[in-house]
Amino acid sequence: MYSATQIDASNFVEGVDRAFVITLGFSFLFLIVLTFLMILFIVKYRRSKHPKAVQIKGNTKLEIAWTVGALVLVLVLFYYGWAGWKPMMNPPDDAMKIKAIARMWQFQFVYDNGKVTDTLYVPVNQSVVPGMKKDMWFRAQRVDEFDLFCAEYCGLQHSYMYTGVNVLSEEDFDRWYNDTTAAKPAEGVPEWEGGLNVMRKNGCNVCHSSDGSKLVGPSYLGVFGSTRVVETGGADREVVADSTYIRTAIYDPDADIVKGFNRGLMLSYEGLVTEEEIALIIEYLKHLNQ
Ligand SMILES: [Cu+2]
Repeated sequence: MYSATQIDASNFVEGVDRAFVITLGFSFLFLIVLTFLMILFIVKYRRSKHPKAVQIKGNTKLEIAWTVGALVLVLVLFYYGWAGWKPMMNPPDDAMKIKAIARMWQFQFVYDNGKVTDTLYVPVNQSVVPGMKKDMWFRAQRVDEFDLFCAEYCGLQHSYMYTGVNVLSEEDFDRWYNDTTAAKPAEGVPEWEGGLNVMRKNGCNVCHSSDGSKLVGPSYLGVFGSTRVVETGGADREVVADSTYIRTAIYDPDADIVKGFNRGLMLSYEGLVTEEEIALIIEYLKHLNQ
């Protein structure tokens, strides 16, 4: 819960909160006024008192009043929204760049040193710019953990599209940033576990289950080596899910669509998942069959 003594979580909290409170304030005002008028009219113009309705044909003053009134109101809302948003679009020159990828239904963050995560890690009191077509930035001001939600109503699994923002102290962040060992499977860890890590990192599990249950895409369970009916270029055909099939499914997901599933729901992971990582994923799929 917000307390007055706490430092704002980011440098943009004030502008966003102001726009939010004003919007909420107007909403409450209208809720109260409209509910009151509704009840008043129900009582005042009830049938027993007013058996015959009076027809009113146009009232220029009234129409001008609510047109202008509504215009002024939305302009006020627009102004506060715009004033809160505008400074977010002008990142300072010393801002640290993090490439943020949001896809249905998962987030991925790519750092300059090649580190890739599904959670956003940022140092406290340092401006960061998640790379977008138009740059947007923020500066975390408090070491803490926060929720990060998808703000677009983007489809089937939208409600599961959330992750976290971890704000670390400068030392902790440097330690985390320079620790690249976590990306590779440690000595003695089986390859299939490396494959599972690759899939977690890329959010594959959002749409594919490992227990045979049907989600957006087919389950991993029993896939490798199985014979499947897929639709390729409008015609059904049978294929054996071998290494080539798995590779195609990751790099060109719309090429073969498993019967019972829909086209166009998965984007290509070419350039995001390497050939070596695909080999690890295949090890994981083989492991599931055991
Ligand atoms: Cu969404």
